Amino acid sequence: MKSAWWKESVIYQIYPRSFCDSNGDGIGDIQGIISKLDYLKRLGIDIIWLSPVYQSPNEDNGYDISDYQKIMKEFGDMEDFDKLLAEAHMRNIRIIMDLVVNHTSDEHAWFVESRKSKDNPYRDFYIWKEGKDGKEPNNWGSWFGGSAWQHDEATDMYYLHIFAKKQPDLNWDNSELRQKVYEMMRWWLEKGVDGFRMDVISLISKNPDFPDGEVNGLYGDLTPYCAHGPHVHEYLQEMNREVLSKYDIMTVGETACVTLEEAKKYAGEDRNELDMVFQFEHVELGSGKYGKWNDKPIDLRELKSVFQKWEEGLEGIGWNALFWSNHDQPRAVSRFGDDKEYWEYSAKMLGVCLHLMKGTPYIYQGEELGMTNAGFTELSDYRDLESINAYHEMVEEQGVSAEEMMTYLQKKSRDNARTPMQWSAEENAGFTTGVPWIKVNSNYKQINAQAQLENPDSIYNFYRRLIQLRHEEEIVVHGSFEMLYKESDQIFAYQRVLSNIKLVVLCNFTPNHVAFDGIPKKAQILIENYKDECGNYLRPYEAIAYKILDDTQG
Ligand code: TEU
Ligand code: CA
Repeated sequence: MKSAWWKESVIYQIYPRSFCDSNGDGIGDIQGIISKLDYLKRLGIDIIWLSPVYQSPNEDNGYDISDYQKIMKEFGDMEDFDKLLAEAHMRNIRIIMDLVVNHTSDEHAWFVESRKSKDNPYRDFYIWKEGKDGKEPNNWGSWFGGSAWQHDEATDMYYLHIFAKKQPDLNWDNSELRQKVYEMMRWWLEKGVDGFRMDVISLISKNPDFPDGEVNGLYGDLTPYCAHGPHVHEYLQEMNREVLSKYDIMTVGETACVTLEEAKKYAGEDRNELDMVFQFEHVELGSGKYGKWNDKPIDLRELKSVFQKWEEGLEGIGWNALFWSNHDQPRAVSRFGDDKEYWEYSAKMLGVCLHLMKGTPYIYQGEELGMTNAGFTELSDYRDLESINAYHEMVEEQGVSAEEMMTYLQKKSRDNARTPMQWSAEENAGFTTGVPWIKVNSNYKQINAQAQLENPDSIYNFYRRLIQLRHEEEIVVHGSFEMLYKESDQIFAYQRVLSNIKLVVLCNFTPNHVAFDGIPKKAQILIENYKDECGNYLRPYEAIAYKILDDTQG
């Protein structure tokens, strides 16, 4: 496979609202990010993925954009952004932007025009339909609750919104709209940004028949008619031809609902679409009757088979994007490890497991400190509209008890990942001198960057070493992947092979002592999360990676 800088890189996701507040208004901002660039440089990451910083009324924390070429006033202005980009580049850190073009805010100038009249020049930039018998055009439910259609008085028609009412879907079948999007992308690339993470890019092409969806709960499921729609690959190839291919950048698609077969189309090296995609099968394990809202523990064998499928399935075809968490997911250590007794061991183990697989690893802010789920106990602590809408819909309309729903929120709410970065043991974790927009996790006195920077054995310094390994060991980037201990429901193990070198990674996902084959005498240990050597068993949440000459290869 081709080599590329983004294959040799580790990416760090910043959710600006919760990263660092420089002016005491309780909201993270761009100057705050600038002040932490040295922290990131020390960690060793190569690329920042910046969640949206564009002008937005913040119905969905910036994923509802009202002007793609302005900076959200709470975050600063374009001068601040230019400074951030320059300061990052000075440190050899690249920045990729979040590109949210499946929808805009209803306050975007295009939509303000579009809703005015049926013959407005921008009418067709969005998806408008007549009602059916005085009701919505079809039974589709929004992913954020309620119908996916919103009636609009001015013209007595409905517009489609897969997400919130204030996030109308753009009509990608309109070529003028596509050109406007490409123009905007070029404008950012000319500024020097290094690529894009493309929000729900798998949803941009809708089935033109708009058929009713299969009813699950209160509404019909729009997914089969919106995900990987009829023209999505054609539009991405057009975008690639007209924009992406002209710059030395990287792209990663957030391809909601992607299957391996679809991923090969989005991210196949010979396809001229995207460089990688995010798949969600591992984070969606256990989804059931109420979708993501459940408290099922992870089944390790299922988790392993998801990674095996993706690692083997894309080999020689495309590149994996590896992540445990992001701003939409619970905290990695709370979801996949143990955030209590084995907090530190399991956080480090998860790092080893993810970072040494084949693909580009993504660290979500705070993961390098082992930050944990929010631990909110009151509905009023939550800020995320998905969580709040789901609470009301499930408790008030679907008969789920309030207590049960609160436990689901504690496990799965997006706000688990959105509590402020824990910088120090000072008030508000050093995130702000004011009142934070969302509560700080109460464990900040134990878990914070300042304490971990000073401690050579901290999770932060362990992540540093992991990132270094990728930069030093070619096998971490290019070695082939093979699952080991396939049948084990306690050990996640795999090997990487590059010419005559073998890298073996062993991870115990349980609090038990688990017997294993031991480590060969000649092995060189690259990283481990216990200090003393193990015998013939792995200790609770133990992780070891070693390198050895592979006698079986020529
Ligand atoms: O997420 C898309 C997406 O699939 C999520 O809405 C997902 O279903 C949900 O978060 C799981 O709980 C992207 C962004 O990452 C998210 O923050 C935005 O809210 C969403 O698109 C709309 O732009
Ligand atoms: Ca601020």
